[in-house]
Amino acid sequence: MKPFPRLLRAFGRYRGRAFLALLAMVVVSISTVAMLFLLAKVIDDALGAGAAARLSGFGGAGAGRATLLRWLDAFYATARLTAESHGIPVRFAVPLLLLLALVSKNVFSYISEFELNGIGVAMVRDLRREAYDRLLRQSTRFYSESSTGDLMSRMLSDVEQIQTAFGHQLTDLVQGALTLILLLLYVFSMNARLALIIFLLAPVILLPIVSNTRRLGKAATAARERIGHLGAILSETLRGHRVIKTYAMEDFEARRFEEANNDYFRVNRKTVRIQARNAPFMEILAGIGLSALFVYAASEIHAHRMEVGELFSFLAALMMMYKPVKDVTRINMAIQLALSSARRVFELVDRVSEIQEKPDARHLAPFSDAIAYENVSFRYEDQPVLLDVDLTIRRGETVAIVGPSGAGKTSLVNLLPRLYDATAGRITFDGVDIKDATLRSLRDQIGLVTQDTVLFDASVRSNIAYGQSSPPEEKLRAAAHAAYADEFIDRLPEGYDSFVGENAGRLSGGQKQRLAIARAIYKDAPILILDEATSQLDTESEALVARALMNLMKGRTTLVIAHRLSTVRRADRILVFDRARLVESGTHSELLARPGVYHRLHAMQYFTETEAAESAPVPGPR
Ligand code: DUT
Ligand code: MG
Repeated sequence: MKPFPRLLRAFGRYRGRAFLALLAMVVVSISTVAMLFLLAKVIDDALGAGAAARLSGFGGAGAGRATLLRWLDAFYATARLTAESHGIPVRFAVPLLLLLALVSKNVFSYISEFELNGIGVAMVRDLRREAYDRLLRQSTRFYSESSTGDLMSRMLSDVEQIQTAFGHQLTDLVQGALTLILLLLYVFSMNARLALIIFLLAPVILLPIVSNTRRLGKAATAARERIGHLGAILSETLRGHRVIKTYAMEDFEARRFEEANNDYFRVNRKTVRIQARNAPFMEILAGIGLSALFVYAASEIHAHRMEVGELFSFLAALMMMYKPVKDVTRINMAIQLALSSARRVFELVDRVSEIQEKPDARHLAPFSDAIAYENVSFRYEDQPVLLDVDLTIRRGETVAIVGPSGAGKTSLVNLLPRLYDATAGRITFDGVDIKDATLRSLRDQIGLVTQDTVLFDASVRSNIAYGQSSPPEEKLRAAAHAAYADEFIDRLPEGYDSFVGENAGRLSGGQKQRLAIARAIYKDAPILILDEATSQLDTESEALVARALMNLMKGRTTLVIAHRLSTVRRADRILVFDRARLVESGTHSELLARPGVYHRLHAMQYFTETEAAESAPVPGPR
């Protein structure tokens, strides 16, 4: 579906409010014209500037009067008679009526503005919720392929753009159009000849405005691009500040920023110039028009075809027409922008995750027997990452996965919680194809500590007990204790309530990893996946955590990707991967006994720690 009808449909959900807003706008337009009409009356009748304080409206040419003016006349006459019968003199009554019209215009413009903008805000809330829901359920592939900055701008500024168009701009557009129509009727019914002359001359004034607005729009688009570029440099600097320092690239980066900054400056100066010349130019043109109008009006007034108040009212109406006409280009631009934004947002909303739960997916019972990879192959793009992998992991087993970098270890374990789906073959969980199970019941049974630690900008407590609002204190501390995280947590200024900062910037690499391990321990899932979970720790804390992990692995089924010799040695079985294939499997001594990849890795000192480190004294029993 095209973005525009789709936005309209989203808008249609609020048609009750929209109708109310429309009614209010009609009242605003009528009040505006009434104000103009009464302005003439104040001058001619109340202030007595008119040739005579006649009851019947303008110029006395009663027969030729257009419908709109006849209605206004009738209304005015009634109001005046009523006032007089209550003893209120004209010089009070007419200004009072003018004030009434003014109040009515503003009260109803409040209602319409509030209702329509309210719809814009509500639409944006709906859309953002929908987009975020979709975003959450996207596959891992989607996240690794999309740019964070792009997704952020879709969720934030693109959605905002739609709000502006469907709130402010739409209000201005509809209100402007309604008022314009009534104002046209008004000026034509007042003095058709004069109105006609002016409208024939109007393009002379309007064309420069239109072209100016267009130029401004172009400059605004250019400015947005430039500021985007500036933002990109800035975010790179913030993320890469360490690299910049160690490579002494400050001057280089400063120059790069300077260039982008100057670019932005040039565009801005252009905008400023266009804007600055707008008002004086308009004023001169308007001045020429007004002078001509006064010359013509003077002769009309002398000939008693027009009155002073009428002239003023006419002028005021012309001025009021200026705004909606001027706004047309701006609104058009905003709507175009909103449509392109909507396209980007809908692209996100419509994106179907490649990891789908079947409609008849079944709930997996607690893990009891075995996980089996049957002829599993996998690729991200063209290059095969796993080829014909066949393996079975029994319940309670600890399986170590080793192999050179890029061999496919992380990819292998990612298939189990269905972060990705195998390209060929299948994975079974107690005999059930994991694609036939509900994602929830599968993922609930898996605890995962990833290669790069992910923590949320929240307290230590909510990072360990992720997703639980009031975790039991005892369980929390036990998890932290088992992960050897309690010592440093207790030393934090606010203990478990300390915030870890964005990307856990306030913690060391090893502390982050221990928190992530505590989170996995807390989850207490029967299957545990540890992807280089201790790579960031120094030898001593590594030994500590390794012990904690050993404890944790007892009674659980564990897949552990490791470089640590002690971890690998203690595993029940070692699976060796090389270039997408499972090449060897067996225990440490079995594998060492034959010349193969494992033997080679061992000889190349792929495994990080020596037996000595492992037997290093470990304080206190846990
Ligand atoms: N790969 C991709 N896209 C990804 C992730 C990885 O194309 O999103 C490639 C890179 C590599 C292969 O897949 O060539 C296997 O990657 P994996 O992360 O599984 O390798 P690893 O065995 O875990 O390597 P390391 O020990 O460096 O973690
Ligand atoms: Mg890996």
